[in-house]
Amino acid sequence: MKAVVLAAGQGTRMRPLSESIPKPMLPVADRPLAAHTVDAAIEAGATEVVLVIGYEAETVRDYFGAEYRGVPISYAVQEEQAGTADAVNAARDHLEGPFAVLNGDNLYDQAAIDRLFDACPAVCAIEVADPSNYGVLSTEPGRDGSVTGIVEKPAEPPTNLANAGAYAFPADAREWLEVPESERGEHEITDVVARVIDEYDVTPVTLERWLDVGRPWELLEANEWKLADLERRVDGDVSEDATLEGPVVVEEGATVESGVVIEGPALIREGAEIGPNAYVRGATLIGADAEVGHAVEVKNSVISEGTSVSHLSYVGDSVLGRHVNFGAGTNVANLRHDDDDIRFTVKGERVSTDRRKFGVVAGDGVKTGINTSLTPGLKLTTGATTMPSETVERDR
Ligand code: TTP
Repeated sequence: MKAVVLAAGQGTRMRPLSESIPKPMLPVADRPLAAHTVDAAIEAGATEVVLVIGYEAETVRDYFGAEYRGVPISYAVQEEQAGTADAVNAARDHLEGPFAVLNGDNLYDQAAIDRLFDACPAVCAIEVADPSNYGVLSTEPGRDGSVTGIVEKPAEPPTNLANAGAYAFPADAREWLEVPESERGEHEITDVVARVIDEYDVTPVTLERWLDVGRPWELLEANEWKLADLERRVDGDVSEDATLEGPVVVEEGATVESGVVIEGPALIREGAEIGPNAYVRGATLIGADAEVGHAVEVKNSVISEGTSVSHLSYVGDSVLGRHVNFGAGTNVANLRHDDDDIRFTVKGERVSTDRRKFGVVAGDGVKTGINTSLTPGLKLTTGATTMPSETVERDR
């Protein structure tokens, strides 16, 4: 079966991280987010993967090329982000026979994707306590639990099965991809599913674990998930008196100097330099060519490629983009005194992250002056700077 992976989105809720890199290419452990989706499809037996690309398309193409893990990759360009059905329709010419559709910004448990492919026509769902904010599956006991519909954000959810955006479609569905605009002005794949439900028995496949990575703290959660799967491996240059505890990977070409303590899960990518005397606590990703220097503590964070936190700093529960430079003594607060959940601005609105601990999100190229203090839930846009000794309480 071919698999269509949707990766054309702008990722507006992921800004500033998605400003110069498409969301599906943001780092999750040792590969881009969308590579985890493509891997899941390949593991489940996909014979070809069609990537639907649009926003910053070349970055996706450059990574996957024409063949990835021995499986042919082809590309369909979606010119305008007009909805998920429109995205699959862009891939129409690549399709024959049954096909799967997965979101390139979702993490799925592998066993469920295997079952999805086997159970075609099928839809993946996840059991949630409060489904009212999701597309919710209705199922009919009389049809052996087949899916009878998907309702968007229902006031009275018929089940607690939330649509997890992974589908296995019969060959006919290729002809049903042109659906009218929905109320929110998009051509939505759930309308294609509705047609499939009319014509076929559609099996609900329940996922044990699923993560829709839309906002910066979900990128952190994606890393927490995938870093926890790491097996200890030390290929880099590690000083004899450095201490590595638990699942720590030091890639070839990375350096861990004297006095460093790393508590896994942690991944130190090639070319990164840690220490001397740094403390890295899991779950943390230190990207390629990044630097974590003397007396710096990093905890539960993503430090992207080429970023430097060189002296006397604390970074907790944060995501730093590429080529960020934190001046000496820059400290991140990741907890409120009133213990309330940290809020963050998404598309101009303050929303709860549902996390007691969350630090800052810094876009590519951010530079902080020495002794900058950064408050919890702060967003620093691409290229933003701070003055020495500043306490930054508002996004910039
Ligand atoms: P969304 O998460 O709804 O969109 P997005 O990724 O652009 O993010 P944001 O809402 O923050 O702007 O999309 C779900 C998936 O479908 C995601 O993998 C992107 C993909 N997609 C397309 O490829 N084309 C489209 O037209 C739409 C709407 C989504």
